[in-house]
Amino acid sequence: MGAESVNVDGANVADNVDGAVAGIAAVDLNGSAKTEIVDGVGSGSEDEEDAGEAGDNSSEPKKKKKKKRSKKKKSGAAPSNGAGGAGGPAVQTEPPTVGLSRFFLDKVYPEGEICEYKDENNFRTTNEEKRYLDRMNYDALNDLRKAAEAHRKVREYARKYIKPGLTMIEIAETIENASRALSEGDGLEAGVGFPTGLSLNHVAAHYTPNGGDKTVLQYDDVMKVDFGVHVNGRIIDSAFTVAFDPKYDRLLEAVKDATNTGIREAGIDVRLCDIGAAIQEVMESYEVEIDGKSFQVKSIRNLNGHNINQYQIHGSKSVPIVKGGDQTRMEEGETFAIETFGSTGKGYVRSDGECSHYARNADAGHVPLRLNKAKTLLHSIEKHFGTLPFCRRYLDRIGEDKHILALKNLVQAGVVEEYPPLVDIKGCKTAQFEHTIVLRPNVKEVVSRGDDF
Ligand code: 57R
Ligand code: CO
Repeated sequence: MGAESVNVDGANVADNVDGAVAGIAAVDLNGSAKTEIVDGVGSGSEDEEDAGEAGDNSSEPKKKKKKKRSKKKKSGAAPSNGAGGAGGPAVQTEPPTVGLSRFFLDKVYPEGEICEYKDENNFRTTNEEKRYLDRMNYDALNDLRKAAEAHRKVREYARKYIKPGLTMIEIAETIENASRALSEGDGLEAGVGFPTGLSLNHVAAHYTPNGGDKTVLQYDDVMKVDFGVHVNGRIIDSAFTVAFDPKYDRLLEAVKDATNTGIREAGIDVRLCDIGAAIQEVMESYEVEIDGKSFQVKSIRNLNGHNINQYQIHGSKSVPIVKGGDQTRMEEGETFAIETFGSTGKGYVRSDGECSHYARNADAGHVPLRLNKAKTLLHSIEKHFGTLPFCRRYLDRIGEDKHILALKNLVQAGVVEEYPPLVDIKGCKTAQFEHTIVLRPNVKEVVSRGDDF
């Protein structure tokens, strides 16, 4: 996995020309300081608005005057939490621990990839009524963009950190801690959107380690890193696949191409079945050779993308990744997770293995519960997660460590739904790529797009 270039001698670095600032990041555990360019744009900390001359009432934006930064002492002494102390520029640490609002002091978060709609919907780009409608949803979109920026920064770090030899628990907790720190929350206000999926090889989805899981990542593994970040319930669901052996590169390329095809085809009034057909055509146009055996890559026909609502990861619409899906259309204002799964196996998954993923069943009304432990567990689930999916490790960390029997009771009562691992045939390899898109009234925004994928 690519490493970020860091300057390890802690030398001061001058501000660079475009307003981004370099700060001496936290001194890491073995004492060597890492210098990481952090984007000061929007931070305001380095540039001061030039008040211009008294009485200056020109409408021209004031020329920005650069305030000379006082050179940091050679020792590179910097606040260990990277928060930059009073007034100084914020610097990010590795792993990320400083919240995004320290880098976007105006609380305006970067937009994703903007795509114009095609054909009969192209008018929307400039239509005043659609642009007005778009402005109505600014706060929700800005929350989603903050979650997306956090997701990008988490996966940027994760790509450097994830190596064979780490346990699945170390990987999951590193991703979850960074997600909470960057989004600045640990519950319903912001934080982890759903359990960190780390499904390996023939397991396509819904695996995250439970407490005590000793599984160690291997060089030959193909791991789907599917994690969510939310801000006020606006969830980013985005995933990528990690493989260390280059023999899997073409499999990953096939799935990335299929996902980008789904993103390109998506749009207002587009039929879900047409997206599925386009995805399958691209996916199955790839032939891969692994260990001397050749495979036509298969779309996993019973896995789908899905629409996302506030605090609800899986809405009422599923986006098929094969042809023959339903003719329901995408609609203005909807948010979708466009995800595809490619497999060298059957291209079909079934539930198997120990369950880790759960979610409160939003449709279940009041159900009488016999077990008192079940009642208190349900109350704790509602308080900490609401309708966000959770896993057993998250119950452990909120102090509900003796939850097995009570959780089983809630599942049997239909109050909580379980989502066991979804597996293709043993020995095969599956890969996944996923982005979250918003069908804004005037443009389609791929909110979670990054320079990685
Ligand atoms: O993206 C309970 C979760 N999601 C976590 C995430 O697609 C999700 O079609 C759902 O924890 C629940 C799919 N599944 C069918 C069997 C219905 C899966 C693909 C993986 C995943 C995790 C997903 C799916 N559906 N919703 C989000
Ligand atoms: Co998803």
